[in-house]
Amino acid sequence: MKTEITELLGIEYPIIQGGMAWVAEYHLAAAVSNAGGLGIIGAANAPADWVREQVREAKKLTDKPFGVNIMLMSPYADEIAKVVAEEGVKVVTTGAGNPEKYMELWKNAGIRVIPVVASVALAKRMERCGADAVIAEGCESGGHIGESTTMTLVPQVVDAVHIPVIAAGGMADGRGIAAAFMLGAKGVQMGTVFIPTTECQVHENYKDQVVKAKDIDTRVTGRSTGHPVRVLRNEVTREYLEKEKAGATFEELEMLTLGGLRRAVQEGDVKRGSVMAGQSAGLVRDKISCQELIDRLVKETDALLKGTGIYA
Ligand code: TUI
Repeated sequence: MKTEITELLGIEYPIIQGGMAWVAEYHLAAAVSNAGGLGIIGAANAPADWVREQVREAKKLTDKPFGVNIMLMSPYADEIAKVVAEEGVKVVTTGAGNPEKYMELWKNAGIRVIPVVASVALAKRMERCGADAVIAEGCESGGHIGESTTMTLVPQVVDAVHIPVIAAGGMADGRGIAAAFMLGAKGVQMGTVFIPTTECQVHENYKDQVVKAKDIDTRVTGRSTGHPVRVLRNEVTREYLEKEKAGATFEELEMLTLGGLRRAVQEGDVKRGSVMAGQSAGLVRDKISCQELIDRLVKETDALLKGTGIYA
């Protein structure tokens, strides 16, 4: 599965693990990289020292390239931007904002920069300011999302830029990966499918919730506040959406979700916590290792695309 993305990043398969807040820590990232994909440590809202430590721990577990995702709304984003350069991180992905002001620092440090975008406009802007590739993320994804679906966003971004495009949102098996290639993507980013893997350190309740989820089990909270977030439905999403419909204030709604992701990930409180996951949760059935998962994804994709010339 050689594509512009495997070449750019020096990896075996063009499969990138999403930088999931609180979920994507170094055990998972190292396991994905060791299995031939690109593992990512999600910096989320964590302080810069936590990120530095995570990078150092990942290096003990793998000699392969891995990346850090910087969530640009984090109060620590400026500091983390420097830490990744100091620690010699090979790849940076960004989310929830425009990383333009860090671009020079990262390029000078030899970092491959791959912003996550949810629109054509931001993709074009990222290309102009020197991004090596973009991840076009559709609203099937978990967590903070944009407006467009993967099916519509990816080909429009592919048409708008010359740098390689990585598709994200909705893929959990070889069919999804093959479809992404058909849309013109040169790689995929997958998050939800990695949650129940053996190496992922989230609470077992969180893994079970993803495995149990059916097609219609995600909800999007926060559309009215301008910060839409896709999660698995539970007591809190029901309350949240009722309050949102009744015109609750931003502060009232925030109270319901504050610290919710940590509660779900670490304490396993899947009833009152925020269980972020994408719509592909309905496709995720197995608790297997990252190696088994990636081997299976590659085999399934190959069976569909062998001989099409889509990749070498
Ligand atoms: O960033 C994500 N997904 C995330 S971040 C996150 S952290 C968090 N969020 C809520 C509660 C607690 C923790 C969870 N999930 N995906 C990438 C992404 N980026 N999706 C959408 C965007 C985006 C949206 C608007 C990127 C840029 C943008 O506008 C930038 C601009 O200036 O135009």
